[in-house]
Amino acid sequence: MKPLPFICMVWLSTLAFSQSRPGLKLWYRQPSGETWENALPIGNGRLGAMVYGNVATETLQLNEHTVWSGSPNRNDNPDARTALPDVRKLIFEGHYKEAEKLANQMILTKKSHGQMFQPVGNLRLRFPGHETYTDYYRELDISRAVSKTSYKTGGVTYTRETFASLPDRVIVMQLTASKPGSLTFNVAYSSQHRNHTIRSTSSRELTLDGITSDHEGVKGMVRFKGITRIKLNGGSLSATDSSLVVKGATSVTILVSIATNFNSYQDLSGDENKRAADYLEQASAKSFASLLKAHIAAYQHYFDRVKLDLGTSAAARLPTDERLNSFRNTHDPELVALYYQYGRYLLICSSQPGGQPANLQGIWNHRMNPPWDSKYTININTEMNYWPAEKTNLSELHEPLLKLVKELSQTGQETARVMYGARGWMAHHNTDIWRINGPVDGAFWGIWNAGGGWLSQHPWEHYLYTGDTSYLASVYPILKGAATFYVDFLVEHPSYHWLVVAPANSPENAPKAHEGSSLDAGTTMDNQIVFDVFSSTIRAAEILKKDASFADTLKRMRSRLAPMHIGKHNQLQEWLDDIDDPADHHRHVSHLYGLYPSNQISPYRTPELFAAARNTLLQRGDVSTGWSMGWKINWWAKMLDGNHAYRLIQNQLTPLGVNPDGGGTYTNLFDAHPPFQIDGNFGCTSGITEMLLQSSDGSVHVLPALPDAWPSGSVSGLRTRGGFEIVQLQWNNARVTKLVVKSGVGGNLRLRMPNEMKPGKGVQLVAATGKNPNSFFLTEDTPAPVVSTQATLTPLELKETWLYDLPTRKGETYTLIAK
Ligand code: FUC
Repeated sequence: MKPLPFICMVWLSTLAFSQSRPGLKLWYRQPSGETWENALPIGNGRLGAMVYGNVATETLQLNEHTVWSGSPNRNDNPDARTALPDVRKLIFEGHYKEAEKLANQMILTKKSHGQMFQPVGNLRLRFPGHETYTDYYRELDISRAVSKTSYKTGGVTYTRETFASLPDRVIVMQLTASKPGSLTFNVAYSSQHRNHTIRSTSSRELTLDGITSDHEGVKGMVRFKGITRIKLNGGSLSATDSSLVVKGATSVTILVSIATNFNSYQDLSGDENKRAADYLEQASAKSFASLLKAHIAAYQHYFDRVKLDLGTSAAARLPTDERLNSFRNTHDPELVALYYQYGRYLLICSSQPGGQPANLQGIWNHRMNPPWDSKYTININTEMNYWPAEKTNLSELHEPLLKLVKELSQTGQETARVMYGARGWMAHHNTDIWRINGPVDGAFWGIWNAGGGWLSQHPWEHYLYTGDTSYLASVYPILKGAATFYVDFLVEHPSYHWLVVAPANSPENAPKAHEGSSLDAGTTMDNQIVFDVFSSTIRAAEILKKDASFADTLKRMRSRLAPMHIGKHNQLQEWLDDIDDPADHHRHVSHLYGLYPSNQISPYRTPELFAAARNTLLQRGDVSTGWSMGWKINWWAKMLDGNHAYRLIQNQLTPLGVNPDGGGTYTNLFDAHPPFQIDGNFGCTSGITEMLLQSSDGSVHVLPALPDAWPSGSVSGLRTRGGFEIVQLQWNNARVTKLVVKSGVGGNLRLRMPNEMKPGKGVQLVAATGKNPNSFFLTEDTPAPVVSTQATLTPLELKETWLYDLPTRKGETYTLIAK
């Protein structure tokens, strides 16, 4: 095929740019320098890159989703089975420190504590003579998933556009110069891997071969291959041993293909060379314009489903870093909308069907030994990554996590059996690409048996949002296996006589009374998780009309689980004993799992627990690590307190270093734990959604927690449990003016509205009474009664709401307008 004339390429590129939407760009007036957290992330779920936008030496820092240290391995500790009765006895007798010591000796893994997600390397472009420049600009356009850098030097304007193609699986960069023949630069790879080779294989191709690290006794066996190919328009191309040299070109397209030998957590027999070459050949056959067009179309297929307008202000005209600097002191609602959509962007880029789930850093990591190995911490972080998936209409992107859960439900059977003599499956608080389930880090953190239980709720939630019963049937064994583990593992508490998980911890927190040990039995979060695992398995069995007697067993056991307690500080107790410290500001507030993501604490059904949960939140305080603040936005939304939720958004959208002892946000809008952890981004996107729309408590609650800062606005495309899509939601002066809902599976839509509504043409709307006949929600599964040891809390006063039932038919759309 003849290459397109330059002018035509520029025109096509401009045409593509015209599709970008105002307000959906991160942009800056300076390059990243050496700071990774200034660089802009692109990704296609398999490849990730950080684009630095530096002028004289541009860097693309490269990741591939399966480049992990180690190889297939297990880390279960069979000694656990012998030690379990003794550890339990020590806990029940109050010898927590000794229990922890024994657990460290006998239960904790003696093998790998989890492997590391590792970078591939860097691609560097060096432009001699470009050290001084003017008119610098760089952006990440999240309406098109394309990054752009431009500057002027020697009277010539240079532009680079970079994207990680979703359909074509390669990273693409196009460089152009306003004056023909001005592009002169060289291209080289670098990599931190000990075993790597870089060489030019022709004048247009450079390769990087490597193998990942050995780690904690597990041999590194992931082989990766990177191939960079250059296509020229004008000028010449030559190669040294390890670099490519472009001279006098007018435009250049660089394609980067990376692949590994990874087939699955059990199988590394793939051919990285063939894979990388195949992707490259296919992409090479296409022009830059057609690669760009196909990429934007594939990306917008996901991204365009949700639109959010919270209003604008003069601040929106400033570069992103300046807006971030002043956000907490100004009115900049459009930055919230940008940050919200950035969360969706990051999920689209780091989690694609067939790929690995977003890890602690999504798919972006430049360190060989990253913080917490950049793996999967499943006592909150991994779950949080997927909170936005269903509700922000990216349901398909939940798939990598759902697959991980399925795989853990297979590997975790061995863990349950070998370590605890139990049936079913389980996981502790971490996993990695090899789907390890054993306890890691130390007993303080690792002796937690609810990782599998919590993750098993993700397939259930996918069902609640989609109403897809054949999917539910396919994942029922995952739910049943998680429940079966607890059937075998729960023990009767010798003094309280409830069934409890032991040993347990309330993730990563220790009560003062336990002399620094976190070990306990029947922690509130564990009770809530087991309650959910049993309840969803019971519901699934009913829906699928199977396993009636197993469901009866679960019902009987559920009624013997420890209930939630309100303690002497009017708090929701974190532990079975009333030993909470109201001055404890620990980042984990795990016992509020029951408020969010679960629905066990409700203003309408359990008003005292709801009031206690609020006290707990107030006692724990606002500022914390990034992900903790992200969780708190969701909790305050569930508290129906939009202004408090907004305060947490202000804390989160604060440059790192300003919040005393807390996280915040980096220049590139990555969440700062610190360090960078992507969960905070996803947690905030989820929380903002929960402020606008909730689907729990048996209803779709519209504008449950609208802050004063957003009196008017609109959102479209959000999804709810029960299979509904909010086609349009408009509000003005905090009143819903219009609501258009599409029913995905039919059934009754119970709406909770902040103001009175009237039905649009042909819509039948009745004030709600009685039960919701087609409810997907857990209304029937009332939690066990509160045992209030010290206090009786007065329920909080709630704003008046209007409840309506709307009988719907599958596929039809319904309009309501303000009365
Ligand atoms: C948990 C949290 C930490 C961090 C780590 C990855 O251990 O307690 O804050 O987020 O995961």
